[in-house]
Amino acid sequence: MSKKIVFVGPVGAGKSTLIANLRKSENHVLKTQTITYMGEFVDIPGEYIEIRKFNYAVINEILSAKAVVIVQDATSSKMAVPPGFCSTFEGKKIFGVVNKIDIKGANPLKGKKLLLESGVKMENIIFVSAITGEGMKKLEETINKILKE
Ligand SMILES: Nc1nc2c(ncn2[C@@H]2O[C@H](COP(=O)(O)OP(=O)(O)OP(=O)(O)O)[C@@H](O)[C@H]2O)c(=O)[nH]1
Ligand SMILES: [Mg+2]
Repeated sequence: MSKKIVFVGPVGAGKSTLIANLRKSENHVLKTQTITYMGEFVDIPGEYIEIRKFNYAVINEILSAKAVVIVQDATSSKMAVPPGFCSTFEGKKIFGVVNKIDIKGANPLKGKKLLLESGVKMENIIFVSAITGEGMKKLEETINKILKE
């Protein structure tokens, strides 16, 4: 059974920073250049979801994953993934993370709304800051629970 947790979202949403936080990594986070596997975590460059012709690579990773984390930037009004994206993956565990809630002017509720529109279930949405660590305990617990299942 796969143990992969796949992180999906646009360029700059904070996927790599979230993974670094979860892995307690002190390494400086660089722009992700290609699909990167780190332990259970799969980090996909934002371009793969933003550029339609690369979407197949994201879908491929999701199909063989244990769970998916869609990362929505709370400072952006752009959806992290296309509307209804989650309905493509019936039965797959999909979580939504509203990231960057520490930033002044961030709109976490807007982030939640966009995730709901993409098909993430209300109870699977977590509000975090990958930088200050707010909400990260809940995300970590959620992921640990999935990995034990
Ligand atoms: N203030 C703040 N900045 C964040 C947060 N999460 C990420 N960032 C910053 O946002 C920028 C982009 O973060 P990345 O983790 O590289 O984003 P990414 O989603 O991996 O982007 P790609 O690799 O291009 O797909 C970096 O400068 C991070 O420091 C957060 O919660 N709060
Ligand atoms: Mg990255």
